[in-house]
Amino acid sequence: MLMHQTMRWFGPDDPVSLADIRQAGCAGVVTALHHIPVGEVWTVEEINKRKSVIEAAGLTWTVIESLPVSEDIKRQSGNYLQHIDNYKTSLLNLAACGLKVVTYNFMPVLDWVRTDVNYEMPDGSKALFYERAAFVAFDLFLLKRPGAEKDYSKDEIEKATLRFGQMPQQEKDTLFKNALLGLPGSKEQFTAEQIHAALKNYEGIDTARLKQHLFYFLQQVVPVAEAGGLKMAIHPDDPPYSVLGLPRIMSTEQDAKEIIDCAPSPANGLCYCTGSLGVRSDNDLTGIIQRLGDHIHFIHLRSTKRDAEGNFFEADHLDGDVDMYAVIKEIVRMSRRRSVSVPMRPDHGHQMLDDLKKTTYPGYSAIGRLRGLAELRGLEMGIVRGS
Ligand code: DNO
Repeated sequence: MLMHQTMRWFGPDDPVSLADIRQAGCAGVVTALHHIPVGEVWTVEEINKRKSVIEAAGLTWTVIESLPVSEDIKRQSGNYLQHIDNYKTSLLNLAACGLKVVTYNFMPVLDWVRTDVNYEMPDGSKALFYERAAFVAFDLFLLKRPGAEKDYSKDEIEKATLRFGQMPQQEKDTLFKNALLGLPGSKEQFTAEQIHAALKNYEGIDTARLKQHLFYFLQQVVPVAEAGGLKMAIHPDDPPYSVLGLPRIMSTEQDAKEIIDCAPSPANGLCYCTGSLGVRSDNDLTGIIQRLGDHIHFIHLRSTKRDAEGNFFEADHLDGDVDMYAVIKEIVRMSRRRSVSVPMRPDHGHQMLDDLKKTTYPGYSAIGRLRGLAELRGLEMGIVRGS
């Protein structure tokens, strides 16, 4: 059974159209109601409106990515109880509209973090890049986060200082913008003041406490998801370690296991993202599928190339550190064992060919993802037919 192939679509404002996604060979899309503020209810009317647009284009709305979790819920402050109630209502509404899989993450303040969204590859295409020295320089000298130096080694601080000293002003401005890009699908940009305030709000919330908050949230919402026949799929942290001194709690297999165990249910599962998990060399990508495969409800396939300095860039889907052949082979085994066709999407792609002239969401141009999907689909077909 092949995976159910999808691409992410950011809604009617996305320069990549539903027709483009269909022509890329997808059966469905992954999207969200990005216009609804985080914490508010997704109504049946709004969900159905979006669903009909997708279906009119000959596609299905396969996965919600994301039904975002508010900062209040993550911190257990302010309106968090109301937000949890609203989350439950949104889940019930999604279930009533026939939707099946809901992805979310529990990363405080920021979603994914990169330092350069136009990193030029030797072939002229552009990739997303996380450069450790640049990020440390951003934290120490641009954001000037109080106490930041405690989070880095002497060597890292030296490298960052050197890097920053040679950085032209224009690059500093771009670095600042890239590092605080905020959420995929939103055009909002954090200001330094907003970030300082957001970070201050996490004072006193360490890893153990953030975990408790996630577990409490799941114990509340998972029974509702289960009753509605929905599957929830937590997305791993990207990158899978602490950023700006904030705790991150879904970075390893052990984290994933604890999350599954805190609210045992077929509805409490994982989004298996090779790009995020693969940034840590101690994450055993195929072992995770072998051991936690029953809980995987959504798959993001992408590869990164890391080095000893802690830098990584997003490589071509079949290149980089992820052994995509071994990963897909394991997914094929898992799908056979469970008799399911798990939704997948090629995660990100290089900006290339005609897309180099266009403005698209970083990582989400059409042609690079189409290339990724085509390669992944061919690889999967070869494995399925050959075994
Ligand atoms: C990045 C994405 C993540 C993901 C969310 C899920 O491109 O993979 O932003 O959508 O973390 O909640």
